[in-house]
Amino acid sequence: MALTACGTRGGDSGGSSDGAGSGDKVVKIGVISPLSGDLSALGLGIQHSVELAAKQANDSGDLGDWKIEVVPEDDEGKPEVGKNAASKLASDKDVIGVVGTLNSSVAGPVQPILDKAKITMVSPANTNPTLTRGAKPADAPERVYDSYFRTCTTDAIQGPFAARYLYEKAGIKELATVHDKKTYGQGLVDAFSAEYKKLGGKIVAAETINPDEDKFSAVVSSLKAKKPKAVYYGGEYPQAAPLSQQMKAGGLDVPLMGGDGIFSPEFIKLAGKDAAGDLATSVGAPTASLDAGKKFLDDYEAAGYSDPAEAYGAYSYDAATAIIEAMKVSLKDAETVEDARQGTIDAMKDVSFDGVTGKVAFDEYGDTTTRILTVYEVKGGAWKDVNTEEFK
Ligand code: ABU
Repeated sequence: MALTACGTRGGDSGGSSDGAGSGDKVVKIGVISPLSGDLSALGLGIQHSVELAAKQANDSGDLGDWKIEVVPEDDEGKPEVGKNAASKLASDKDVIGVVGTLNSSVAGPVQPILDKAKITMVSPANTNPTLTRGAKPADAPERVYDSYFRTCTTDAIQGPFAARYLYEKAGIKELATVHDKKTYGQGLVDAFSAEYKKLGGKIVAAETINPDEDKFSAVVSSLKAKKPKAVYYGGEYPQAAPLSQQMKAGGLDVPLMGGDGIFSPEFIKLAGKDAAGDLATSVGAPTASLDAGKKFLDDYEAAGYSDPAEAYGAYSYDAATAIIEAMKVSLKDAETVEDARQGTIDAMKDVSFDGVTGKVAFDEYGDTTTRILTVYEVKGGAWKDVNTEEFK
């Protein structure tokens, strides 16, 4: 066994040690997510869920002499910061894969850096369709980076899923849209609006907000004048919560509905009692409704992390497990991690396992093969699932 030329213990970026592991050779999985700032609740859940997957893999001994270390990098939810994090991980010869990012807008500049270094990237949360299928995802899909995969469904499904729920199940035939002008928010509203109009729904107002602000009185006045029966919002909870609160305070007492970017207990904490009746879609079935998901949540709790798994915990655990499954193939005969990087990307196309979110496998674009989503409603101060379906 050639140990001398292999990965170093500890390496050069100070990764956290996860699990007993019997290995002498270190292989690193990076995490790029917001570990500080107003999206850190989601980002920390991503980090700890990857740590849990790494610990369990190390404890299992399935990787032989190799031991996984997790290297978390904070992107603060900002593209430029994410780009620097990606460059740092790409220059660490022991990094084989990265779980992240949370934000589609951060994934854009991160993808080419990791791809150039042949590092596998698996996002648990990026839902913008262009990241896998290029500039024309519906009409002329074209895979952009062979190294990029995701365990979450995309907004090409999430937007229409929400539109059908509001139009067909909730009976809301006219509404307003608002988005934050970011990659995710704008893309989600576009996908939602196309389906809603196709169904016969009327969009009485289409507004935008500035994601750096939290005072939306001008937008609320403008929306109120058009008398929408609901407001569909594209963006994340730090802006969605004050928007919901200010809508109700301003006399526009209709539900706000958003996508997975608002599906967090943080939305309810920030919006307070005004959140009652608000709606969100999120990817997959509720984690606790699946036996494997329940076990994941129990294991997560037992591990004693200081932050909850949050909306993307289970998807991050499955993202890390997908990389680990590919590593079982690519590291088998590799002398160094760098030797195994391309092999890991190649092995990802054959990864298929029963994860904590359901079946995990990827299509020819790197997208998850599952199309299940759930609608949640704020009831009694918590998100309650009201409709889980496979999108057809
Ligand atoms: N999917 C919701 C938030 C993350 C994103 O920007 O895609």
